[in-house]
Amino acid sequence: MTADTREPVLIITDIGRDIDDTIALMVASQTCHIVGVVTCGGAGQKRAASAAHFLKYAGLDVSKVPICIGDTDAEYSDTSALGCSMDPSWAAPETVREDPDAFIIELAEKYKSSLVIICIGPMVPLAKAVKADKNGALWKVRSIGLQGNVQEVMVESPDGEVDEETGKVKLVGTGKIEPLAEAFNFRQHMQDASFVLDRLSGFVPFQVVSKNAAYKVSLQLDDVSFLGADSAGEAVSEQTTLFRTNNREKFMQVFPLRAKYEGQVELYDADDWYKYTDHVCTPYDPLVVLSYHDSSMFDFTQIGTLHLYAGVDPENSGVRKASTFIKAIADLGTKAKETGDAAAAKAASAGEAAPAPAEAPAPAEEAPAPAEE
Ligand SMILES: [Ca+2]
Repeated sequence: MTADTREPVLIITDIGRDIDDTIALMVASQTCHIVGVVTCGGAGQKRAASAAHFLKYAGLDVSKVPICIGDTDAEYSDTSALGCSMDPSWAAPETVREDPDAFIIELAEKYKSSLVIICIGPMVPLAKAVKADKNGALWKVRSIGLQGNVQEVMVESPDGEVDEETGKVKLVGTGKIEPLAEAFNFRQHMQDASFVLDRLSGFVPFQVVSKNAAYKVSLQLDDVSFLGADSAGEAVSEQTTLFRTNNREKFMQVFPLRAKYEGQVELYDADDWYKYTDHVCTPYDPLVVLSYHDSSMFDFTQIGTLHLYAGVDPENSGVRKASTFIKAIADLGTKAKETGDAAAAKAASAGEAAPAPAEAPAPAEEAPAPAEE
C-alpha cells in the first residue's frame, strides 16, 4: 500500500445546512487527502452522521478519516441557522470525538507545515484550538482556506503622515486580515472569527473565497446528479428543507423561479420545488476546495505577502470562467460517486464470499482498504 501523497487536509464544515458543504466534501474526496473532519454550526451528532454518510458515499473508509464534533448549540446566540437536514437513519460513528481543540492540534502536530485546513463553516472549533495550542502548531500549518469575506487590517501610518484630503493620519496596510460581517460563516460567531484571524493571519497564509466569487457560478440539477437519494433533486430537496422552511424569503432570493413560473410562490411549498428553478446550488464551499486543486481558475487579489483573496466585490469576483468551475464540480463529484459505488460493490461481494459468524469480528469491515491512487 502506498501512502497518499496528496496534501493532507482537515475540513471544518457545517455540513447539512446547505447542500454546498456536501458537494465540497465530495470534491475534496477526489482532490485532497482528507485527514479529518470537524463539524461546526451546532447540531453536532447530526452533522457528524451526515459527514460520515457522505465520506462513505464517496468511497472513503470512515474508520480512517476521524470525525470530531467541534461545537455545541449553546455557543451560538442566534440558533435559527443551527439545524441540520439529514436522513434520520444516518448515525454518527461510535468513534466520533468531541474534543476539537485537542483533535485539531494533534493533526497540526502530525502533519506540520504540510497541513491545509479548510474551514467552510463558523470558526468556533478553530478558535478553541488556537486558544489551547500552547506549542504553536497551528502557527506553522501550510495554509488555511476560508469561505467568507475579509479585508486587510489598516492602521495609522507609524510616521504620522497626514492625508491632505481628509486631514487625518494616513492608513497603511498591516498584511493581516479581519473578517467582515457580510459573510454568514463569520457572522455566526464574529468573536471567534476575529480572534482566529487576529492570532494567525500575521503568520499563516490564508486563502479566502468570498460569496462574490460563488455568485458567479450557478449549479443546475444536472450538474449535481452525483448526489445521493433516488435522484439528485431529492438530495437537494432534503438538504435544503430547513433553509426553505426557516428562511423562506432568503430562500426565494437564492433559488429564483424560472421566468415562466414568476410569482407562483406556492411552488416553494412543494418538496420538488427544484423542478421550477434553474438554479439549485451556489457553490460557496466547493470553490474553496477548488482553489487548492487548481488556483489558475481564480484571479486572486493578494493581501500583504501572505494572503490570497478571490471575490473582493461583485466587480472583482475572482472567477475567470464560470463554466470551468461547473465542469470541475460535476466531473469530480461524479468521480467521487463512482469511487463510492465501486467500494460498496467490493464490500458487498467480500461479504458474500466470506460470511462472518455473528459472534466473530466482521472481516470485510476490518480489512485495510487498498489505496485508491
Ligand atoms: Ca458551509
